[in-house]
Amino acid sequence: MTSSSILWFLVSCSILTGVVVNAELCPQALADPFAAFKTHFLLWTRRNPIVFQPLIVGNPILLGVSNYEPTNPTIIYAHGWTDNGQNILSLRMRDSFLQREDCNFISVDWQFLALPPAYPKSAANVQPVGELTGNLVNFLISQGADRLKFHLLGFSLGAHVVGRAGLTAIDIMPRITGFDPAFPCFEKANRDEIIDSTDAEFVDIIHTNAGLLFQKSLGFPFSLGHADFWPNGGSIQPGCGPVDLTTNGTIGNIAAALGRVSCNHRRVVEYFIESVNSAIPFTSTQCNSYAEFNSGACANNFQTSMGLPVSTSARGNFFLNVNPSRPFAQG
Ligand SMILES: [Ca+2]
Repeated sequence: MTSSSILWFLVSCSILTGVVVNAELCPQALADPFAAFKTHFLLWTRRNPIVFQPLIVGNPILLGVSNYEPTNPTIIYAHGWTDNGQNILSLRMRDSFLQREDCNFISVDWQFLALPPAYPKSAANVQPVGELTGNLVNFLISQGADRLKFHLLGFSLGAHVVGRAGLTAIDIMPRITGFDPAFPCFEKANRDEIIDSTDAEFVDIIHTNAGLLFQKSLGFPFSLGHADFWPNGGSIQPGCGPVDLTTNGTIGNIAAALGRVSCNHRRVVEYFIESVNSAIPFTSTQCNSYAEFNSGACANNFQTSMGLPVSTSARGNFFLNVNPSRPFAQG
């Protein structure tokens, strides 16, 4: 195991045994009062594709000496629990956008507010981190950035971060994308606390591990955006293997099953990264359910591509099948 997979093993064990995600602890969890000092914004462009430049809200001098280009698209990505602004998913997301076009890629690094083992605390930190990110948007627009060229994206808890950022932005964002938004601690949240269709002109959500915690799922099981995508039905992804802790419960088998939970959850980011530059589309069909989609009853319904090239006129629930390995899209 690599260090990150060991970490995920420990986190997954904690999740599934209820040690970390105890829903009863969610209402009591308070956000870190020093969240503003623990949230960092890291900028990469094609002029600095490897070494980031820090951005600070309210500091136009730092912005002015950076490579930030206000006429280029601005992509803002927020990581999830246990991750950080320079983890492998964040950097691969960065690379995919910089490969596609010259843009300002900003990673919201809130790693010290998203540390295990206290998930409820991390969930509470989503609100201030989201507001700080919204303040960054407001600052960049005040310095000449084009509102219409913003796209905010977030994974798991990070999906709610960018939702809150959209709410905080003075100028409504054109698009926010949520990757398998976290469900634990947000079951009873109001729309201001979670990513939803009121946070941007177009909100697209991709679900890959939808369900309840006792079902070994981490993602929201309900539609949240203008368009919600449910690859392979939205809960279990091909190639991740069965998540069954009851069979032949040796340590090795349990470890493998726990790894598959995170595989289903994190696969959403893999799909999106592929969609940024791939010629093979994730063609998706508007339908009421995955079963109905598979029956062929929706074959004549509206279709669009899941991921970056989605049609912003898409509305409703969309279904598609995916491959177990790259390329994940089936065309
Ligand atoms: Ca919201």
